[in-house]
Amino acid sequence: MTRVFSGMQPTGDLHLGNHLGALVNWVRMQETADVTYCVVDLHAITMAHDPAVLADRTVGLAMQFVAAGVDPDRSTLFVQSHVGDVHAQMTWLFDAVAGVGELQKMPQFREKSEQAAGRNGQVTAGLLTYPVLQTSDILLYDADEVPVGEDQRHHIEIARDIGGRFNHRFGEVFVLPKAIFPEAAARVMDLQDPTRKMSTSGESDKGRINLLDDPDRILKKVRSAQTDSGREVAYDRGDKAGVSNLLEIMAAATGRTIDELVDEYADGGYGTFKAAVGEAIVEMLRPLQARHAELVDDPGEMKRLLAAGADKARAVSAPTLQRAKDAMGFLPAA
Ligand code: AQP
Repeated sequence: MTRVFSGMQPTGDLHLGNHLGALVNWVRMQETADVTYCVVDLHAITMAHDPAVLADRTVGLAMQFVAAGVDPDRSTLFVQSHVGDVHAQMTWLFDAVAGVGELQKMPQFREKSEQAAGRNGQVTAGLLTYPVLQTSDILLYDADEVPVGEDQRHHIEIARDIGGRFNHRFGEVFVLPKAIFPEAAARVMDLQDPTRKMSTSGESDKGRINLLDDPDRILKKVRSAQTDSGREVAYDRGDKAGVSNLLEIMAAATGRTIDELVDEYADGGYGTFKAAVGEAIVEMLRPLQARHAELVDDPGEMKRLLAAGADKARAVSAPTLQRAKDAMGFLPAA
């Protein structure tokens, strides 16, 4: 059976990019594959974070996964730091295989170091070695496939490079995974600046549709999305980045093709089109929001599910770590 692994950071509430780029595939893949999904809280401390909210955000993120359709009975759903000894030790072993040069070249390292420097913050070693921890997350679970958004392409490539190098030097220990991207909306762009991806750490909330935004707020954000000065609804990522982003979002939300949407809305003007996009998003998120309202009343139950998930995760990842240590020649504990 195909094995799947993916994770998200508890850096804030989920947004439409997380949902369409990854979460929709997470839910679909649990029908046919052996899936493991993780709240990657160890990743969330690489940029300055607030200790007072980390734990609540961790439980809150798991609730949003379940609200979106991740089924804890059919998947392994856990918090990374609950199996942190295994993930951190694996990361150290991979640190001995990864090259500083390849880590420095990662686009996200460059962007985040600039952001940290701009805020007079420190560029931490964790920011540099983040992809090594991510490599551990994925490879510990023998994942064949990793459902992620397009922005993660380089991270999955480096995981394959590091795992491949390990296998070459120490013997075949790791499965080398491939990234799975959605057909539409693999890179959802910021509504206010469609040249940048929609992101939790994006400056303006207006550019981001949060999965828990109420319907009025969603409609308003889409209405004020940046478009060009024309009025024809057409797909052109270069000249019509804002409209093209909305077309991709609507295609993903409704299951219709971009061509069909262009045929229907081409001549109606941006106002009509934006209203339809807003409604499509509201309808898509309605069941998720209803389910979330039920879950939020019982954080204790969520924590219980996560504890059970950590046991399941450890049962898979600890033996993989042991295989890696054996291959590297460590003396087994007596
Ligand atoms: N805009 C997006 N379009 C498509 N997929 C996206 N993902 C994130 N943004 C988009 C996918 O969501 C998963 C979780 O990614 P993350 O935890 O890195 O979320 P984020 O919103 O990107 O968070 P941050 O804190 O703003 O992080 P940075 O700035 O580091 O990306 C992944 O599968 C991702 O592809």
